[in-house]
Amino acid sequence: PQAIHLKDYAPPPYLIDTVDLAFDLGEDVTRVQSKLAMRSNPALAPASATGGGPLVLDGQDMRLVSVALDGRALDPSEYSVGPDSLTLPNPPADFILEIVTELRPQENTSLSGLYRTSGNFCTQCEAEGFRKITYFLDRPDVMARYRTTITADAMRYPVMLSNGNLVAASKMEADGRHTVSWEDPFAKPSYLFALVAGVLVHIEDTHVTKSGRTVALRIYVEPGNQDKCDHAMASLKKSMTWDEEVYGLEYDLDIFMIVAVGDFNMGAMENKGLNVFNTKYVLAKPETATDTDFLGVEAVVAHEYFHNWTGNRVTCRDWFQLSLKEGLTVFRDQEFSSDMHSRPVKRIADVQRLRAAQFPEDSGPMAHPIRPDSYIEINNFYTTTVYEKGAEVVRMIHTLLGADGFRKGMDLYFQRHDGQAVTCDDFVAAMADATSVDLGQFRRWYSQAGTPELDVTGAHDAAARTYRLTVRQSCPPTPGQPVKQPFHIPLALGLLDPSGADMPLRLAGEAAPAGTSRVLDVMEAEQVFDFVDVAEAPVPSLLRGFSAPVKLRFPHGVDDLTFLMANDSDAFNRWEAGQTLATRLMLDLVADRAAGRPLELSPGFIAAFGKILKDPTLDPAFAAQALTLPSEGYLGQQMPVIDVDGIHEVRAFCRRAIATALRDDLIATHRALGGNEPFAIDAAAIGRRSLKNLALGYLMALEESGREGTEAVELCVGQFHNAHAMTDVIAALGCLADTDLPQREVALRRFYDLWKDEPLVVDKWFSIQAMSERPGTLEEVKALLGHPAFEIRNPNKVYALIGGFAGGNPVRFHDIGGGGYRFLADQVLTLNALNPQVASRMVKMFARWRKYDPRRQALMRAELERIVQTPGLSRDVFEIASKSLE
Ligand code: DPP
Ligand code: ZN
Repeated sequence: PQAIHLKDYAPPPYLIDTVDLAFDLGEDVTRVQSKLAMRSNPALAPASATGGGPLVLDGQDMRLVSVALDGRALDPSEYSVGPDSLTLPNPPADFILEIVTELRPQENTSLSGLYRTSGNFCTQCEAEGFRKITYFLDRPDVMARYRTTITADAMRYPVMLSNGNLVAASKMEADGRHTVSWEDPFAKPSYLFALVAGVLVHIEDTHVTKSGRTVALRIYVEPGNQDKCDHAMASLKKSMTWDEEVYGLEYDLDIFMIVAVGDFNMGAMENKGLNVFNTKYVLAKPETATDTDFLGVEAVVAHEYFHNWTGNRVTCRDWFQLSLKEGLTVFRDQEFSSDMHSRPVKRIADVQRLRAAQFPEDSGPMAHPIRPDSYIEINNFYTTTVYEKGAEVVRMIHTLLGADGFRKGMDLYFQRHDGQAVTCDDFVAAMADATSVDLGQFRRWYSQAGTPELDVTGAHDAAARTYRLTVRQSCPPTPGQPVKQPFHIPLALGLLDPSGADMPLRLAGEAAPAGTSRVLDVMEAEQVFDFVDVAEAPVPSLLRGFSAPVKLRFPHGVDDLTFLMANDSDAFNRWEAGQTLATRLMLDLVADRAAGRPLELSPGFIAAFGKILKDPTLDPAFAAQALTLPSEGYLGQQMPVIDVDGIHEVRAFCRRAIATALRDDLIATHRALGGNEPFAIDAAAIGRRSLKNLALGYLMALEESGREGTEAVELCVGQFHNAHAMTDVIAALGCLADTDLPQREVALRRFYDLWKDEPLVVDKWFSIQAMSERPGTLEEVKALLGHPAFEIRNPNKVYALIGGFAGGNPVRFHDIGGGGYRFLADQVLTLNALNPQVASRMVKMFARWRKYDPRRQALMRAELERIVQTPGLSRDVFEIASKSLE
């Protein structure tokens, strides 16, 4: 397979003004007639009678039935068909092209293009699925207006949807079929096309826009799921209002539809006017969905809705620009969620996620800039780098410009580019031009991969009353980029005086202090910042709010960290200080264990935890985050060679030590927050549940320790059986699943019996078992592959069971015997033939094999080699596996 490079971008030689599609949906064969009004691209050459040279249309996995040009059927000698294309050697400058193709959606297991799910028809066209429907210029810079006509059996497919507005609908004809037509007035790229047909029910609401237009809102689901749509609908309405208030952006069609389907590779898809969602991000009610699920629904509904402007109205010129819409839209949905709930709690969760997934990607074989230079398969670049780091880059622009400046930049961006397919450079230019902020050096964030590292030191001069911060930045090499230029890094900080208060911040040369928290522009490899009027040695609070996606080191002592935990006015940094301290102590313990020394957790640290647990003034959600130890994955990232077993054991040891020392407080916390209070999904209620379940988790660490453990088990089993909210049920079941108690089997069986008809709940049942730290987990996971509820063609099932094991169970997946690796490779090869996108997500779990000890390295490498050598490998899996081995 060949790589495609950004530097080779060329505008399309032809444009498509209108697309008329007619689908005849069948059980065996589906026929697609496409009528394209085309012309040579005037931007390339003056229109001439001879047109723009050869026309190469993308297309694959279908049967070409006929081609006609300006009404004349072409003889097969007048065009050529390749495995991925249809070429007309020399069409005129202006013409109508009619193409008929035949597809077999029922055989399409890739879930890209037109496919079947629960007997219904559904499409997924981003990034390059439209070419599996008809021959087309399947690239985002070709924007056309679509009219879609659908004909199908009226009984099997009573609901037939496409983008835009419904313009015609027939009654059932004599042959039992019916027809509808949809028209989308907005020009769009093919990746935003959508079609859905089948047996669906919907809930309906309306939104009145700020300018007074009434928009119909509909959420379509399979019958039986109507009772789980209210949260998605409420989230949609909040999103529409938020975008009007914060960005002045209104929805632009008369109807907005969401369809939830059970088989979907991604989370959701922002097709114009017709979003298609994975059921996971629509269906939620307290009995079946956890708080995390509820928040996920809200965030994804918002995300896809926000794409209507950042993605659809202004789209990407080419797929290298993916972060133009994704980074920006993730930033927007993060801000929305912050406004709906707690800003610091959301920020902490987002940073945890960035560190857990993006930092490893950015330091491994798949590291790439948020705007990649090349790819083999674009589906492999829907990454946490493009999305989450992309959002951090937009967030830094927001920080540098301020909220008002950022809004001016957004306004200018839409004013300039509405209706266009543009680049990341265009976005940055609008931001800079609207505010006169120089973003020249900042652009390196788009072209350089890797996580920058900041080494900061501070020196106080009591006599001169100055404090000097020295900041050094560097960035490790990444594939193809051995040397990096300095980044423009916004470093937000404050200085705490010995009382814990923020000092006024005045830099040398400034007439007056500029606040007590400010943003420094770090631009050089090494830079000093001199603060004046600093009477006493301060404790610096650096990178407040995580103002840049970097790793920052500062030689804070244990006392400084404890001081920051207690006093920092920046909530994120209060949390961060605790994490830094915990990380340091735990890594020391991992070293102790390796050296055969006895383990002991610092009493001071336990006391600090106890203070947080008992502090009634703290937001419980924040307390739960502060009392969560760094994950095994995060600890592993801090080690030159990941000590899988050492980390697992030390983390379990620390949890037991904390639970033993704070047992009574934990029980009191659980009791105070327990009971079945009426369910609410607001930040306060979510926070109480998370602190309660954090306490339960600690208490269950005592499970093996006799009498104390018995009480914890009673609490846990009681919660499992009596709780109404899925959050509480799952928390208890997760604890039980890690034990060898007889109650474990009882609970798992009962849970399945209760929920076997709710696929999303069964997914939880699979993943809880896959993530159990018990030694026999791999064998159980293998057995579960044969469970009647498991279906390897369903991505959610794969993500829950196989992904849960390989991605969520480090100690069992990385078992030194290598069985976990063999298992994953086998599944990758099975999936490769069915669904390359899902297979490729699974093979990524091997990417960081070089971070492990020689024995594990050899085992993982052997599996990667076995995969790469398998004939018939998809481009998706080949790219990840081969780059991992480079
Ligand atoms: N649907 C995916 C998303 O919204 C890809 N655009 O991120
Ligand atoms: Zn998106």
